[in-house]
Amino acid sequence: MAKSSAGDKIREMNYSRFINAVSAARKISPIRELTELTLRSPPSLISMAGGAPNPNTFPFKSASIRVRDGTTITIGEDMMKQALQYSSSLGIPDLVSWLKNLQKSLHNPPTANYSPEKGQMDLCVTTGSQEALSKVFDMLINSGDNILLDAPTYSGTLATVLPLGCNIINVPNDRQGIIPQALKEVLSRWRPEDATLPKLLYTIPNGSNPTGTSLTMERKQKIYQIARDYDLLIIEDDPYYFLQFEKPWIPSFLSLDVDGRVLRADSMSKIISSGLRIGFLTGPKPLIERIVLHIQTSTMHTSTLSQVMLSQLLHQWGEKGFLMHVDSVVEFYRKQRDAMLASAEKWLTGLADWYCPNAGMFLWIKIHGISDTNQLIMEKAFKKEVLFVPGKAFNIESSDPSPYVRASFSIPTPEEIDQGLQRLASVIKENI
Ligand code: 09M
Repeated sequence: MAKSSAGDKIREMNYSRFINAVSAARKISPIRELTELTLRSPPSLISMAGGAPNPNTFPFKSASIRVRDGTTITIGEDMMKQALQYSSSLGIPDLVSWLKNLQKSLHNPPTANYSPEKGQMDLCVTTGSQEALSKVFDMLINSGDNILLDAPTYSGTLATVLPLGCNIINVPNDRQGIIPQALKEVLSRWRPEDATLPKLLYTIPNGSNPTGTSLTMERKQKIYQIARDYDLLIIEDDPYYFLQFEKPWIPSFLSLDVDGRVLRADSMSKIISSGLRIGFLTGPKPLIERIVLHIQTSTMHTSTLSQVMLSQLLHQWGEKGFLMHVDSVVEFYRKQRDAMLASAEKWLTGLADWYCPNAGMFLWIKIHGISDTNQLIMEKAFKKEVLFVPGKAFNIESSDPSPYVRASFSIPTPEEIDQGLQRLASVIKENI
């Protein structure tokens, strides 16, 4: 075993153990190879190789976008031609390099300087973190595999993994997310060499959707050690990382990753725009390469215009400006969260339980005396003009009852939150 700069022993990763047959069979297409080559060539190259359309025929010419901070982003004629054209499957180079630097400065991944085959940190741009997650699961899961999830969990993840025919094993959790001891107990059903041993653990470490919980540093360290003992990959789905209400931010699994066993999905959706559809996936090069090959055959790449718009903004802001913007977004959500907590206290005391989320945009409310909230919300609350997501949407088994509801504090004003929870209280009182 080699040693990382931090002194920890590095476990040699055998990435082929994790990749399924479909992913292993993916090859670079000869046309994409030529396109990538052209993108790296000097302008003097006369290429008749590409199948790209001529951007001079495109109707859009240039753009000037006003930013809230008073500045402007200008996409001149040449840049607009690039923005409207096909681009690299892993992301436009300016954005990829900016995001790699961000990851290095936020997470200082131990893998940053490893050799490529040993799991060197790599990154690709994805169409939201949803694309990253669905491609990660498509790469890793075989029908019949056992996989570990901290449930209840994001319904988008369930919708992605359930059709793949895997067997989902729920890892017990509490207010601080996955309980390491419980994870150990679940895994102790297998011996490390068993073929049916789960290969991956999926978790939302900050402001989990729907529970609002965040894993502590101590738990992350213990979970990472268990992942090493059982040779698991950790899928760190962290779109609420930038919405942590307390500083310093809790270090990520990526920052602990001495082996190259973490695939981290980040998202710009909650802080820059959800409609631009930009996320980024960070992890060991041998796995990121597989994902990029899949992107080549599906979307080809995330919208170049979206990437150019974001890249221009990020280069204009620099990392400091970006983090200042993040701070302002956090302040907004903190006020919203506090408004929801105050209204919950006012209207729901004695009728429900909840706890204070320290990241994200959700309050997970357990309603007393009601075994399943589905009908209560979808029929009765809706009639009273208030809506939440019934807890069962986040259950692995969608027919299982859930006494919970997910309340989002992102869009309604504090006054609307107050009225909404008052309406919920009256619906509960009428039905218990
Ligand atoms: N509800 C999300 N969550 C959601 C939701 C959504 C329309 C999205 C976790 O934008 P992306 O692709 O980066 O986000 C995907 C994603 C990944 N992981 C834990 C998430 O919460 C987005 C979109 C309508 C409702 C939605 O309810 O929770």
